[in-house]
Amino acid sequence: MGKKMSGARFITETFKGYGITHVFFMEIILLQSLVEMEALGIKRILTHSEKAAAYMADGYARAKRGPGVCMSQSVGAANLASGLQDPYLGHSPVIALTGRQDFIAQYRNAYQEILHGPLFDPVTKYNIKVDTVEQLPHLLRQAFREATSGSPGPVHLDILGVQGQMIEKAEAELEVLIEKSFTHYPSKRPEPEIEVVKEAARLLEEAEKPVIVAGGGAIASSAGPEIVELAEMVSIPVASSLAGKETILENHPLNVGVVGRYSRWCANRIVSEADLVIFIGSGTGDLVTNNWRIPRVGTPVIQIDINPSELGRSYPNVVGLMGDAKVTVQRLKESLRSRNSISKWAQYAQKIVKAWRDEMEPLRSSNATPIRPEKICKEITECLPSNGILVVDTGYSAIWTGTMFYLTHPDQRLIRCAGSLGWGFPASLGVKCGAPDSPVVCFTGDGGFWYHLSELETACRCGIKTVTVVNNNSAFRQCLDTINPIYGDRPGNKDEICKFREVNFARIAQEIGCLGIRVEHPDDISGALKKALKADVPSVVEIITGIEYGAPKPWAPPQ
Ligand SMILES: Cc1ncc(C[n+]2csc(CCOP(=O)(O)OP(=O)(O)O)c2C)c(N)n1
Repeated sequence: MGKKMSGARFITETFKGYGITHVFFMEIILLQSLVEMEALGIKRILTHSEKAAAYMADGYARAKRGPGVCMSQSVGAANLASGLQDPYLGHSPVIALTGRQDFIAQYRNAYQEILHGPLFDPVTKYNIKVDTVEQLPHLLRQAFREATSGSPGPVHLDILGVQGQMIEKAEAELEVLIEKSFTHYPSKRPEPEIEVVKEAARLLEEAEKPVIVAGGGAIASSAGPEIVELAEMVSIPVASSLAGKETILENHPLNVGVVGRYSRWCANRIVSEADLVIFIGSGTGDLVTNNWRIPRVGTPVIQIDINPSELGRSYPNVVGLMGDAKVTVQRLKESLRSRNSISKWAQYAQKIVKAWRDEMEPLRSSNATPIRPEKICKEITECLPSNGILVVDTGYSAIWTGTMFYLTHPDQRLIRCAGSLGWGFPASLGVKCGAPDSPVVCFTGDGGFWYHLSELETACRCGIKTVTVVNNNSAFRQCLDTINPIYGDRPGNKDEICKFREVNFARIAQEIGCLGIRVEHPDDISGALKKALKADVPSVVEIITGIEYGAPKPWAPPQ
């Protein structure tokens, strides 16, 4: 039996027990709980918008591999829900709490109120209402279970009272019960069926040109070391999605790079030539497969996923393995007779990768002005500490870093946006809160940075010391790729739909209290990054690049 306590005390003790160290919120929500949180040492990060709060909770969750919390009052619910699209697509266990009007105010034009359920349905795994304080114990525990189980994802609790006050102020006999396995993900590691593992091992041994494609699910499961061991045993080249980039270090001879649309052409070529592809924790969506053209239709596919309904979603499986990636790959290794020596196929893959590297190195080392984005990636590669985390925004920022930035230490990480422009900067602040001992660097374009510029003030106020590298070309550069062919030779003002005023972000950052450095020459990038990494305040390193530099186009096999 529990003891008598307020909803606020229950929420706070439960958060504390589940390891929550920070909550991200827009006022006014669960005020009494926020006061209790101060007493229990949970940091309260007040943001400038609900969407930024959701992105911070997402970054926090991905850094910690556990749940992150964001909250807003009733009128902020739509903004908060919009911030859940990225964690939903990126499989991140964000727990979103909102307030909601009392029953008596419903269906009579209450101020600031719309229905919340439909807003959250498409971006959550679990979307429920809390109507009484007595429901809190089972619903809050269920929220943690749902968020961290299987393929992780956001959940939403709509709490009675515009500010959730009707639940947090009420008292009842409540028992705080912490279920340790749901304080992190994977919450459970399901084992695959052993007969199916043996069948997969047999096919792998028979394949002449196998390739692994590791996705975000491989990272969620911390399966990187097992995947590399498996690859080494049978000489399998390893490609990854952007989310799976941490699977294998840059200099590993079997690494062929990020495949798909935001990709290296060498990875696309090798995966399209494979005679067996093993997808591990991959959504097999359009981005990682370059619109389902790589691997080629008809290529035999083995798929490993914790969610059985993913097996065969886009590529029919010759064998589908339901299980945790780390455990399943381990079982696969145990079922194989080791081959060990590097195969002809792997040697061929190495040759193609080398050709890609030889082509890109002059761009990565370029001393051109305006500065090339490839050069920024090389400098970040060289300056990122061995335990550093690079957080990257979407679009070109994802292409540049996915292809040109190299992970060189096993403890380094790359955490990527699942597609919502502007996510990178606020998410990096959450990442730093979730991994306070790791240096955190964010790579964003100026277009992405504009979205949540105001959060520089949050970073300063809350002492969240990150380095934000802004690739500043005063434009939505990626959009030009689409705009140019439509304009063709037609006269007109393209700039109106993709260019911005030239702005000095370094000066804005300084005004707010950050370190701000503006870099216009390639020789100055390294010094600026080093200074920023050592600074005792958040910093912005703004690097002026040229709008003429387009990112590499994805290679696809002739149709
Ligand atoms: C929420 C959202 N709106 C629009 C887009 C489409 N989009 C993708 S990349 C991009 C331009 C990004 O510009 P910037 O951050 O400056 O980087 P650059 O392309 O200049 O390197 C846009 C508008 C998106 N991904 N997400």
